[in-house]
Amino acid sequence: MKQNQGSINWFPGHMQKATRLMKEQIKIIDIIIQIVDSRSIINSSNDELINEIAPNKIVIKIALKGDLSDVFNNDKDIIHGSIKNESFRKTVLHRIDTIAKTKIDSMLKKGIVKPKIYLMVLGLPNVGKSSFINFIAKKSQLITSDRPGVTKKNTWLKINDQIQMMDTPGILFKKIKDVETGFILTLIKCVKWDVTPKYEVIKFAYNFYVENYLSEFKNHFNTEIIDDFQEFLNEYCLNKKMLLNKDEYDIEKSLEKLYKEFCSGNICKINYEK
Ligand SMILES: Nc1nc2c(ncn2[C@@H]2O[C@H](COP(=O)(O)OP(=O)(O)O)[C@@H](O)[C@H]2O)c(=O)[nH]1
Ligand SMILES: [Mg+2]
Repeated sequence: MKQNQGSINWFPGHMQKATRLMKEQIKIIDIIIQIVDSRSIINSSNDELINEIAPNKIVIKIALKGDLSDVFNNDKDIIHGSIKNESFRKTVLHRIDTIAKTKIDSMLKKGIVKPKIYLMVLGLPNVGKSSFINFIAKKSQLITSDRPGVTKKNTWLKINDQIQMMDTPGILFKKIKDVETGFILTLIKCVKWDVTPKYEVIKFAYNFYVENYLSEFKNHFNTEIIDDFQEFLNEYCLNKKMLLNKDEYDIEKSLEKLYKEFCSGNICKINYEK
């Protein structure tokens, strides 16, 4: 993101507003669920946000989209899963019950007949917050989408008689750590493709796959060009017949198509923090 680094506004006004609204509602929240992307857990963790709105709350960290990731799960504090795996719901509800038990017991002792637990689900744009809540609630009430910026306001959803979850808009970092993080956030779709330097992002993905998933890359693209990105791009344009005229490649179109390929999960399961 070299040339564009200065011009990308990572933390636009609507995210400032959303953060403020989350801060206002934090008092009634018992537990925070932080959703991160299993393909890049560190880069998609927004601890800065949690420290700002609720440094003292209990946080359950969930690495979602596990079906797209080849991360080896060795951190017992993170629950790995996917909305495509039915048993994941039980795991999450069990963790919530375990954490909430003390509070529920004490409310029952005080004579509260139907104690309730309030959770706030937060994370970067497009990590799967709304899908996660729908999945846990077995509903399809919250709107989800393949692109960032769809959830615009805080919304409560009832999970069962005891648990309520609040969906929130995605919040990015105030400043991005480095150029590479920006590329990865684009490839896991937390950052909009349209605001990123497309050539640089796809070149990064090419180099990353060649270095870490070489045989899968060669198989998928049916190519032997593994040293030179531009040469690979030219071959790709030729194979896909993406030409502006007889001897000019349609680079823009090919970058768009490659972006879809690299995000799709069709090449192989991936871990950007290898
Ligand atoms: N492969 C896969 N896709 C998921 C999973 N969870 C969510 N998604 C997809 O991620 C995209 C973003 O989901 P959404 O719930 O709108 O994200 P939000 O912006 O964080 O609320 C949608 O296309 C979902 O279908 C998952 O576990 N696996
Ligand atoms: Mg959403």
